[in-house]
Amino acid sequence: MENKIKLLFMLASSILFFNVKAQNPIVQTIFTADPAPMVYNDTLFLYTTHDEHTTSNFFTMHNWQLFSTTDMVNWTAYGAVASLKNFEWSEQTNGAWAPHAIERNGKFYLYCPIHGDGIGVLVADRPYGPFTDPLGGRLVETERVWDDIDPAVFIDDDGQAYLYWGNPNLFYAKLNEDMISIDRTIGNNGIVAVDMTPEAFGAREKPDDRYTTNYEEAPWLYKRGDIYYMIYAAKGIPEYIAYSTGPSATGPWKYRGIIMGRHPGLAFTNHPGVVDYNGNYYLFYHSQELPGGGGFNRSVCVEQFEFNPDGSFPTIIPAREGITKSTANLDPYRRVEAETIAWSEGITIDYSEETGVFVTSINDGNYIKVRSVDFAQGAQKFQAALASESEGGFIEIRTGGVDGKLLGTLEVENTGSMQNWVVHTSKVEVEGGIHDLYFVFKGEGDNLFNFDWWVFGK
Ligand code: FUB
Repeated sequence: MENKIKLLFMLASSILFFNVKAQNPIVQTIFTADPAPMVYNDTLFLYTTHDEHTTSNFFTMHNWQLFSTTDMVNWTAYGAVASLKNFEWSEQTNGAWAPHAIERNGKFYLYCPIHGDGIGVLVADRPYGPFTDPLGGRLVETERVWDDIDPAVFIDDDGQAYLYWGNPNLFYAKLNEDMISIDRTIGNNGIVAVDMTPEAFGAREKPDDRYTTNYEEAPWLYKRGDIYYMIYAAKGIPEYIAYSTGPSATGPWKYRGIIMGRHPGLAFTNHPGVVDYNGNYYLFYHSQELPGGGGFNRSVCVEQFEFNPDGSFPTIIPAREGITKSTANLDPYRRVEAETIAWSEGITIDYSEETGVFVTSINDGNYIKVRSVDFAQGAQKFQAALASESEGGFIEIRTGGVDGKLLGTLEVENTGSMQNWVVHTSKVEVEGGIHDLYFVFKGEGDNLFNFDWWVFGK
């Protein structure tokens, strides 16, 4: 019996240790998929799809979510920045599939496939929206709307923008400078069907009428030096990530092989997004590794990589550790949104008009980890905006782990409702230096309180 207890204890501590070390998936509060990273100024914005938690055997996807980071380890959630409702012309109630975002001339364009209804485009003045539909109809008008998925936009050095998309074939169009119309002078009324040859995309092991090459879906066009990289989901179901290279944005493409193979924890789909940010290269993809995860309950992950000296991609292995080192430190003396998270357990996020995104579904033992917090001057005061309609509870403020050094405990009171936000204050004793911070939630009953923001001070 004693041995059994020891074993359970070891198992529990190894799971805890595993999660304390984990950075992937990078969002734990909801299911996300189909990453579309976009670097704008000093921030990496990450648009994703949103797998509504489902037990069905197909995708349930209604909106597109946005997250951002400036340090590659703490991610701030902005909630659903667009949804199927933005496209009033579409009657689809499901199918908010893999988007792509890009900035041009101070406007932000979000290319959205509506599964079964083709590709639309939204525009906003800020990355967070509000997004509006400038066309009131499809951007890409074809007879194969079910195949018109996974848009990827790329602006070449000469200013020409390209829109790639498609499953099982790859298509492209040249976008006009306005980014919401197509240059009709090329291809078939502006649409070019890429030659799906084994030389370009590799020969499929088991070809059929629709799929003859390794190319499946999820194209992502990226340029480094003189090399254009077409990166995509490949080899059928379950999907690999593979790539081809070419001397221009339109090829001709040469198949170069697999970037990410099959590994435990990956979903039956995969979906690449490649960016360089602050001098580092990152591959975004998705897995099914959150509790309750699966092929229709996916989660976005990221790995840092280096190109090989000859410009080829390395093989990239998905790892729970993800990004091990932050590229910047977080300032705790400025208001930080509670939904800025390196890792969390148990909680989720919600949105209200008045408050924006906040952390909710907080129960005893749940926690939020925020990494690389720079307490240069130390701190004596902690403040947080909280709302509770129950007995409230406590936030233990710790460093180094959920059982790490206790800096202080904030008592959360009943504020009358889960939307009646009250700023709570407690004393803390924080030494100067850079720490990983943990907010460990304690209390009795369900839904102890909602948590909107926090700040440290003297
Ligand atoms: O998320 C729905 C679809 O699954 C995407 O459009 C594909 O790329 C695959 O990830």
